[in-house]
Amino acid sequence: MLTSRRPWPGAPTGARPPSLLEPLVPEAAAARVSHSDLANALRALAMDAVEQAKSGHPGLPMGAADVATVLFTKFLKYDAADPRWPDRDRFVLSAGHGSMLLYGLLHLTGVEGVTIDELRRFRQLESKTPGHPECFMTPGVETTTGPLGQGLGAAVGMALAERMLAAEFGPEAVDHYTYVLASDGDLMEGLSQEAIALAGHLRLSKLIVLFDDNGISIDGPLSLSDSTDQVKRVEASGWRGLRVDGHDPAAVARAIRRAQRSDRPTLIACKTTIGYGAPKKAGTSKAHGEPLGADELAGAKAALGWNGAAFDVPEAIRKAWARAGRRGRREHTAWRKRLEALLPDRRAEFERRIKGEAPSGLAGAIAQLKDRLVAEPQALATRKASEIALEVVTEAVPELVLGSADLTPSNNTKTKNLTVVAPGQYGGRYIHYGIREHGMAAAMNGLAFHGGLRPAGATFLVFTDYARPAIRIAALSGIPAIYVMTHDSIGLGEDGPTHQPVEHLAALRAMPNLRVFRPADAVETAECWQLAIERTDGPTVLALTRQALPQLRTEAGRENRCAAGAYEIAPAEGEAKATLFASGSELEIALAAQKLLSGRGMTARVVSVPSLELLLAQPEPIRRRIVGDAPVKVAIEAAVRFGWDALIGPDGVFVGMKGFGASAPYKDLYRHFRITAEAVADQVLRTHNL
Ligand SMILES: Cc1ncc(C[n+]2csc(CCOP(=O)(O)OP(=O)(O)O)c2C)c(N)n1
Repeated sequence: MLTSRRPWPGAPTGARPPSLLEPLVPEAAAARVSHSDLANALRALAMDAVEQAKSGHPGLPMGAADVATVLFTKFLKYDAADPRWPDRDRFVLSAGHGSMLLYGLLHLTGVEGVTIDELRRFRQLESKTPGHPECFMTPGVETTTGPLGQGLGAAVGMALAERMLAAEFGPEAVDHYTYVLASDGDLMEGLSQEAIALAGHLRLSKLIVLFDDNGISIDGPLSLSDSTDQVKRVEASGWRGLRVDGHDPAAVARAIRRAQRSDRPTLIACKTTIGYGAPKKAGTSKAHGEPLGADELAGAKAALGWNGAAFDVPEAIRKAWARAGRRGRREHTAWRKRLEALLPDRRAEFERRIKGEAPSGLAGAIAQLKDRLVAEPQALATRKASEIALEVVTEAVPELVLGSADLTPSNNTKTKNLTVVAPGQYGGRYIHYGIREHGMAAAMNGLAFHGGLRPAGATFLVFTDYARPAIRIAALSGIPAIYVMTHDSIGLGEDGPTHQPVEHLAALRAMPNLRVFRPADAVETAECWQLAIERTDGPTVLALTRQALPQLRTEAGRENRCAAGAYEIAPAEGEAKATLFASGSELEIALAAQKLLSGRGMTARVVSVPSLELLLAQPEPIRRRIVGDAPVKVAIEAAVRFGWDALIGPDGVFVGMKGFGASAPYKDLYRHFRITAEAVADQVLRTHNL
């Protein structure tokens, strides 16, 4: 059974049977194991697991099994005993729906924990084999994928991280390839254009994309919706493009070898048959995303010459795959020796960075900065305050890599000490991502997934919508990307409602595990930067103003007052009848309203809320102490009310936006939309007197 070459019934014209590669296992017994046997093991496991789960996607694993087998048995620098060793080649299954291909590879190569029982539990609660790959569930999964295009976008960041770390620590510490398996869907998504253009521009020559060119998507043949020549497309963006028969292992191997020598990123379009082997469904969309069914599954196994019970893999084939899992061990050991030979401080720094440990100097540097700010208070836009903080933070945190989607002068992200990453020059720490918010956020994921770098990228807050799918991957995966989002309200003024975020804060706060900070002055901005850097288990948004704000914090103190999400900045004179909650630029308005109310005989306290969701997540006693029990609760934020009711209740007073903004000087807009101290005071008194 091990070396059947029979083309299956229903094979498309021109399809070639799998060919033999040289044996992988030298022992006489194992010498009979062929490339096809190895690939068919992946196919069989995928068919069986999808059948057992009664859901999943058999087509891609069956079609791409030959390509994946060549990669894992001939090229990938990979040690299944330690799937996270830092200088491993990265393999990203961008087409995450084909997850069983990856689980089959991890299982057969011997990654601990990815057992046959886990494969039997494909798509079940808390299994290590979820529907789509989740890097936090399964050892050996480099990135969370499933939303098409995200894996490709992240891989660009990984390939960039590799070049940047190699520039910093030398090729003896970092020198690996990044491989991607991408589907038609990955390449149809708009994100792919941003990712491809960025990688091509930066000449990320160690990025190799294996395109599963099967011409089929869910609705049917690709001809229903696309006629792009993907090879020509990538070539236009400075890539090398190759075309091979994806079922000819020798041809795939030759192409990968050429790609490895290329001076630019390479896409290898591997012509494959979706559902390869399935008698009726191969080459059709029916193989894409549902179990084959008992008859078709049996027919496929017969066509492939695969006997035996479900989930059964013959011992000789298991051994050959296990050997493939050990292929990189020697390189792994050699790398460890090279690392030991690094100068002790370089090695210690490299190891700290890879472990993601916070640098020691940050808290002290922020404390000094706060003292300086308090000593010389000044009116500053928080985007400018962020730049001032970054002068300090970038020194204290050498792994921090900044960048902007073509808004560098507006986002204030490029401090004087940062040099630019350019094609062939990867020693800098500033990335001009171009007008590619989605590509930026996806590449930032890859920088973070790779390890050793901390990405912070910038655009206008309103354009988080363009980056949101990648931000969501960061939140779900728990990676500490930082988004510097300036021009955070109608306070940006004349650019008008297209540029004025109103619903974005609420939308971002709604995303689990994403932390949103909207600091109110320079001191809070410094504190929020510290919290963003210290966070290691998820991403952070810093929402910053275009317009200048007064410095409201006049005492620094060692405590980071933003750490609980909110704090009382101005107590009431006596018992408070109202609490005024405000974030960012509206804190100034809350403080002015407090004075107005005091003049009208009403006592109020003011609570600054740089992070609403962090406040709401505090243990109850802390939250109660900060929120207080004044009968009138008011929230002031130049954005929509959505979300604030959790703090002020449905009967609380909200002063903010009810719809889109308008184009005018910002002070006129605040008056026009009645986000003023007078309006706050009037509403508080009206409510109090009800
Ligand atoms: C952003 C996004 N949109 C839609 C989907 C749903 N989806 C999953 S696979 C797929 C397309 C399938 O075609 P292809 O990428 O060629 O994969 P194949 O059929 O070859 O397995 C779609 C639309 C998704 N996963 N991500």
